[in-house]
Amino acid sequence: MADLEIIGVPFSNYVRSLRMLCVEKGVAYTHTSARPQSPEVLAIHPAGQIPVMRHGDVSLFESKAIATYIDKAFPGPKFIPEDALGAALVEQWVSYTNAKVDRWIMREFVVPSAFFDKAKGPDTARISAALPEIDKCMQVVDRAVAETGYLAGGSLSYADMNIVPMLATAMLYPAAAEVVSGYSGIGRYLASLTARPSYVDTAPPPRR
Ligand SMILES: N[C@@H](CCC(=O)N[C@@H](CS)C(=O)NCC(=O)O)C(=O)O
Repeated sequence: MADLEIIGVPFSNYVRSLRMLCVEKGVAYTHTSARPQSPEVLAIHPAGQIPVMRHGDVSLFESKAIATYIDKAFPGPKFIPEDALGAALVEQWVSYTNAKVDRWIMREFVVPSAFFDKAKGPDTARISAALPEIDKCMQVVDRAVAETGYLAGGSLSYADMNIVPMLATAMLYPAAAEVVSGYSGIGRYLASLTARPSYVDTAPPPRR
C-alpha cells in the first residue's frame, strides 16, 4: 500500500483531480473511498468536505493545498510551476474555476439534478437558472484555452486537472451538455484531456 492516501468518494470532481495529478506525476497512491462528513473525513477536514489526504504524519484538506503538497513533495514533472507568474496563473485559474465553474456546474446544476427528495422531485427552477451562468463561464474558458489548448501557461497544469472533471460531468446532462457543446475550443480541450490515461484510469465506478 502506498503511503500517500487520497480520501473521498471517486465521483467527487476534486477527488478525481487529485488522482489525475498523481497519475500524471507517476506518484503511487492509495485511494480510500469515504463520504463527506464521515468520521475518517471529519478527522482531517473541520467541515467534513472531501478530498482529504494523509502522507505519513501529514494530513491536509482543500484540494489545491493537497495538489501543491503532492506537486512539491514528490518527484516527477511539475504541474504547478515554481516561478512566480507560472504559479500565479495556475492559482488564478483554480480560484476562478472553483468560485464559478464548480459553483454553477457542480453545486447549482449537477448536485440538484442528481440528488433530490424523491417525493418533491428536482428543483427545476434552480437547475434552469444555472444554465445561463454556465454559459458565461464557458465563454471565459473557451477564450482561455483557444491559443494553446491549456488553461495556464501553455502546457498541462493542475489548473486543467482541476476543471476537466467538472466539464466532463456537465457533458453527462443534456441541458448542460448543450451549453458546453456550443464552444468548439472547449470541445477540443475536453477531447484531448479526457483521452489521457490520468482521466481514463480514474473513472469512478458506474453509479447504481
Ligand atoms: N474547496 C474545497 C471544496 C470541496 C468540495 O466542495 N467537496 C464536495 C465534494 S466534490 C463536498 O465535500 N461536498 C459535501 C459538503 O460540502 O459537505 C476543495 O477544493 O477541496
